[in-house]
Amino acid sequence: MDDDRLYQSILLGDKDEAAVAVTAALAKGAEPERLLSEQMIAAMSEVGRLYEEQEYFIPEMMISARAMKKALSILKPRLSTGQAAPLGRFVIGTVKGDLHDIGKNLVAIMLEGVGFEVIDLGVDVSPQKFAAAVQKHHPDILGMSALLTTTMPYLERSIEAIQFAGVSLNLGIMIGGAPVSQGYAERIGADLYAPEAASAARLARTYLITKKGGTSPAQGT
Ligand code: B1M
Repeated sequence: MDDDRLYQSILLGDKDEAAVAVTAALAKGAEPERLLSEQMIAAMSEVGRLYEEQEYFIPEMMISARAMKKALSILKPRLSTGQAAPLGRFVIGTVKGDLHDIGKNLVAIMLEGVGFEVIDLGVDVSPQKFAAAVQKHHPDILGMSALLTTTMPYLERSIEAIQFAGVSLNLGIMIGGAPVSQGYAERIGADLYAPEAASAARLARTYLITKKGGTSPAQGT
């Protein structure tokens, strides 16, 4: 990486500059995965730190998120390879009360990259809506994202709703998001936990291949 133009543009919330910077970096041969982790995700982490330090407030977080999304939309085709026959179906969403979707979108992109058909329910998805989506789409895996400690309990509520609706048979449940951990996943009965998008996609793939092969389920990475 010869400069931090992309990082700065996201940090400052300049979406037009972010679009130019990511396009220029790709044209110069930068690796998409490195741009993502070393500049884009790094910038969002810094935004979070500045918010904690009360140097940034909600409007700054919002415009940085907008710049991140713009850059991500340009990077997306370079991240997902897209395979002919889908490996399996993955329904994903952010839990009730939670509007954070950048991480979830990234997980969806990576899942498409390893061959999943992804159905994205968006943000603020209630437990009942997750259950209804499982009933409707019959996914191999349901993924739920939570970014707030206050919305984490909806991961458990959603699992309960799915079990109550009687649609949990043969369904793998993956959870993730900054405040979530492997231990928490085990406590609430989720099958899979991944700390970030690339490992989420790898884990989902391994889980499905193992399941189709008839052996025991994969453990979290
Ligand atoms: Co909010 N926010 N935010 N925010 N925000 C955080 C999460 C926070 C940590 C900031 C901070 O204080 N440092 C804090 C949460 C504190 C806590 O709960 N402990 C916080 C807060 C407090 C809030 C509000 C409550 C602020 C307020 O109104 N007072 C409010 C809540 C709104 C709501 O949701 N109801 C709020 C609002 C917002 C914006 C709308 C302004 C904006 C979101 C825009 C959007 O997403 N469209 C926003 C942003 C941008 C952030 C930070 C700065 C960045 C989040 C992000 O996009 N990260 C964030 C600080 C931070 O994370 N450091 C913060 C980049 C992204 C790639 O990472 O989302 O972690 P992440 O996703 C990762 C992994 O977690 C994992 O893989 C992803 C990719 O590697 N992963 C999964 C995620 N989901 C997964 C699912 C899986 C597997 C892995 O399987 C299914």
